[in-house]
Order: sequence, then C-alpha cells, then structure tokens
Amino acid sequence: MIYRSKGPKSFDQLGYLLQKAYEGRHLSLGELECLLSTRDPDMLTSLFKTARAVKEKNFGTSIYCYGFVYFSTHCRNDCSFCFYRRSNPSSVRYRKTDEDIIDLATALEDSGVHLVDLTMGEDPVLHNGSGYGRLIEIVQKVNDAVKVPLMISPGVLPSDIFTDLTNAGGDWFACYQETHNRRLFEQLRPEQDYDIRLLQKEWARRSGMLAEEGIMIGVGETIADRARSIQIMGDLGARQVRAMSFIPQCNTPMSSRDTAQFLEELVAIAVMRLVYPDRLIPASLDIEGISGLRSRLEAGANVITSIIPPSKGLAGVAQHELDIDGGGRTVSQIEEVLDGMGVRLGTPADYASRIEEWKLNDRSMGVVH
Ligand code: SAM
Ligand code: MD0
Ligand code: SF4
Repeated sequence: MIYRSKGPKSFDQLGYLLQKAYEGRHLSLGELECLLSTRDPDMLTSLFKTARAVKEKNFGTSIYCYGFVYFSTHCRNDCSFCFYRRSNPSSVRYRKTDEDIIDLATALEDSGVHLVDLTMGEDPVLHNGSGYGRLIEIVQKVNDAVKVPLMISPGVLPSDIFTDLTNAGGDWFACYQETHNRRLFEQLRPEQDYDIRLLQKEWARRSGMLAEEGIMIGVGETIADRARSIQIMGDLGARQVRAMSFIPQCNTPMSSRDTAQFLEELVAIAVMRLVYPDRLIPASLDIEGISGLRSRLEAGANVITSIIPPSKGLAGVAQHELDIDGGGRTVSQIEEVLDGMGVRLGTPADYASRIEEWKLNDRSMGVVH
C-alpha cells in the first residue's frame, strides 16, 4: 500500500524543496519521499513547473526520440508482470530475420529518430550455451546499415560479452531493475539474480557503453522504495533513468492487479528530473500511447521512446498493440504534439554529440576499463 502522509505540509515547505532542487543542492531520502508524495493539485502544478524549468535550463526546448525494434519476443524467463513471459501461451511470438531488422532500423532512421533501440526477450536461440555470436552479429549488421546510435536491450548477459557488444556498435545498454527492493524483485523476476542484473549497468559502463536503468510504478512498491530507487539509479551512473507504469497483462500472475495510477508515474518523472537535471528521462509511448505524451513531457521527460513503424508486425511491450498499426507511434504524430507545446525535436547531431561527450567523460574518469 502506498502511504502518503509525508507529502509537503505547506506551500512553504514545497517551495523550499523545489528551490533547493533547482539550485542543484542535494535532496535527502526523506525529502525525495516528501516530493514523491505530493498529490495536492496546486502543489503538483508547482512540482511539474519546476521540473520543466530544470529541463529547459539543461536541454532548452530540444526533445529526443527513439525508434523501438522488438526483434524477438521469445523468452526463457517468467517475469510475473510481462506478457512475453515463457509460460504465457497467448503471447505474440516472433523472431525477425536480420534483413527485417536492418530494414526496420533503416526505416526508423529515415523517419527521423535519434536512436534505434534493439530489444529482445531472453530468446533461447540468442541466449544459448554456445555464446552470443548471433546477437553480436545482428548489432554489427545494424550498425553498418545506420548512422544513428544504437541501444541494446537483450536482458542479462555474461560480463565478457559487453566489450564485443560495444565494439559491434552498442552505444547504450538498457536493463531495468524494476525495483531496488530485493524481496519485491524476487516476486517480479522469479529465479533471476538481483545482483547480476544490477551489475549489467556497471559492466556496460566499464566496456564504454552508456547505461539506462528503470523502475516500474504500481507493482507493490512503497514511496520509500521509489525514493531509494531514484537514489540508486543515480549512484549507478545511469545517464538515462526511467519510470514506467505497470500495465496488467492477461494470462500472467499479475493480470488482476490494478493498472498503476499514471499520475504516480508523472510525479516520479518530475522528481527524477529535479534530482538528475542533465540526464535523459523517457516519456514512453508504450503506456498510454500518443495521448500520454504531453503529460509526460510536461512532467520533465525529454526522450520519447517506443516509436514503432506501423504494419510491420512489430509489438510493443507493456502495450503490445496500442497506437501501432494506426500510425500513432510515429515521428510525424509526435511532431504534432510537440508543435502544440512549443517544443521541437533536437537535431541528430545534437543528440550524438551529447552522448559522445558522456562517453568521453566516462573514459577520462576511468570508468571504462
Ligand atoms: N527482455 C529484456 C529485459 O527484460 O530486460 C528487455 C525487454 S523487456 C520486454 C523491457 C521492459 O519492459 C521491462 O524491463 C519492464 O520494465 C517493461 N515492461 C514489461 N512488461 C511491462 C508491463 N506489463 N507494464 C509495464 N512495463 C513493462
Ligand atoms: C519503451 N517499450 O521504451 C520500450 C521498452 C526497452 N529498452 C524499452 C520498454 O517503452
Ligand atoms: Fe522476458 Fe524481459 Fe518479459 Fe522478463 S521482462 S519475461 S526477461 S521479455
């Protein structure tokens, strides 16, 4: 059960915390919990306004956008929240050919995305005893075909694969812990190792990739868990941090849970923005589709993820169909929303130079081994 007793008691208290964050001063765990418990409508307006101001101070009016290629939906794992868990017989299963993956990535690049996210379930064909040669080959082929940076979201890999993945063209490695409460993790990701999953982010950074970390909202975590996660995500050095609302999936153990209150996600986005002014924070189209874009950007997000080309037989994750074949998850649709908000897409060069600067910084700080 979420407890809310620690929300700001007055506008003075809220103003103090927002000012502190705006000036870049450290917020304690208790202060994060307090901000995460904000629910009064006028206080929420102030919270989101400050989060936007912090975003604009660091990123101006530039927003970035990611194409999503979920190229294999086969999975050996049985995550209780996921439609694609191995024991769901009604899940949509496909495995795209290398040619299909290249065509999809190229089409996304041509449509104007800043990055292509290559995502898969822990497909037993690609995660097999004889190594990860096929995965590396796919990444290399896509990298040869497109100029935009690549994100790889393959699930959990052994430590010795990361350098090959970086050399093949991986710029980002995404692997979300979902929660940093170990007990809850065991329920969400049964038979998976908490520590090995957490280490993925470190191994990725050591090999020269940037890391994305994330949590789910509405899976049984407390506000204190969310505050701790926000702190840990920062400590990991993740340059992109996300919060996504849980969407219940049929034929899964969590099918009869309530859908998360999307407001809870927006508050988490705003607090992450206050604490991490210069990191990337996604507004995923995979939760509420295109209709949920504006609220997420207004809460402080600055990267639109889960852009999916229509009618190519590609699925989303939390929303496997929503807005895909209707063309709602395309760059032209998001540009309409951005126009109405007075913001715009950044240039690919701007995006690429930002991430190159981060990589150089990691090298000069001795993160890369
Ligand atoms: N299989 C890889 C893994 O688990 O890391 C990569 C892809 S996985 C499908 C990507 C993420 O989607 C998960 O880590 C989780 O955060 C999110 N996700 C999956 N099912 C979801 C659901 N029902 N609601 C919200 N987010 C979900
Ligand atoms: C998204 N459906 O961005 C995608 C996915 C995997 N790196 C990302 C969760 O919402
Ligand atoms: Fe597999 Fe990823 Fe879904 Fe878990 S979240 S069942 S690892 S696809």
